[in-house]
Amino acid sequence: SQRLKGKTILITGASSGIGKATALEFARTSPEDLKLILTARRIDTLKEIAAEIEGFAKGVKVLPVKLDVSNPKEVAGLVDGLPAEFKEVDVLVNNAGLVKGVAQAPSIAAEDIDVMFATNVTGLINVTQAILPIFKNRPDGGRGDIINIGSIAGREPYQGGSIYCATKAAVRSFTDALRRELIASRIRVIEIDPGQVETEFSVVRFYGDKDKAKKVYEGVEPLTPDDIAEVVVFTAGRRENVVIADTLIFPNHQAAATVMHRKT
Ligand code: NDP
Ligand code: 8X3
Repeated sequence: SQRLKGKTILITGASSGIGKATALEFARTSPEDLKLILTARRIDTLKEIAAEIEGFAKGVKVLPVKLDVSNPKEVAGLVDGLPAEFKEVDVLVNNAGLVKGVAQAPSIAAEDIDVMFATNVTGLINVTQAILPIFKNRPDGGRGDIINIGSIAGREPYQGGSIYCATKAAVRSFTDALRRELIASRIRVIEIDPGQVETEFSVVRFYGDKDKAKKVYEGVEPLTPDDIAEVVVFTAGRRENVVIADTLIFPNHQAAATVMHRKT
């Protein structure tokens, strides 16, 4: 959209899946004059994505930044570390997130509980607090977009997902409170909740076991990361008075977190 022209967009978790697809989609949609700050822990992967984008979208400037959102010190240094031409962030896409395991209480590993909350909840909140002062400094009480990637899991808890679901419910609650808190500004607070998307998500859930991850998608047709990326970019490209506040996206054969039609 022409409305995205000249914008600076920061994406967390841009090295894979939905975050990477979102970076590519912003560049495809607005190839003329856009600045993309791509963050994640895998900096080498981000550099490859930056080169790919700059290869097809000559007018897009890409800045890869190594950022572990679960590390409060790294997040605190994020804005100071940005070069001047990338400092005026307009759109924040809080996408970094993960699930570890399918264990049920009382057998959930303490480390998994910690990493899920530190990444999906505290990480998202800390990044938001780091960027929000930039937004609030603008006229009319502030402008800018905060787009949080939640999940169907935040609306509907399921067995074996208690911690992950709790983290996404926390994202939902934080997002809704923030939208209320910022009501006197022009800042848009947005949540996009995917259903099943095939990414590295399940590989991470099963601690790198690709066979187990593959089984999750057997007999179903999951969404692709591009499907979500299109919604993120569409949402960001609306007229400033239009807030697509809350979106739930399923693949055709999914109707709830665990209601899926499987072909056998
Ligand atoms: P992927 O595993 O493919 O991507 C996750 C991204 O998050 C990676 O880029 C990873 O980068 C990043 N990440 C993980 N931990 C951290 C961290 N501590 N600091 C910074 N970045 C981190 O999964 P998806 O693309 O599927 O996941 C993206 C978001 O979408 C998540 O919030 C997930 O919960 C949500 N979601 C996914 C669904 C699905 O079915 N796939 C459905 C609903 C929501 P790196 O490892 O380089 O740090
Ligand atoms: C990921 C969707 O339902 O597989 O957020 O946990 S689910």
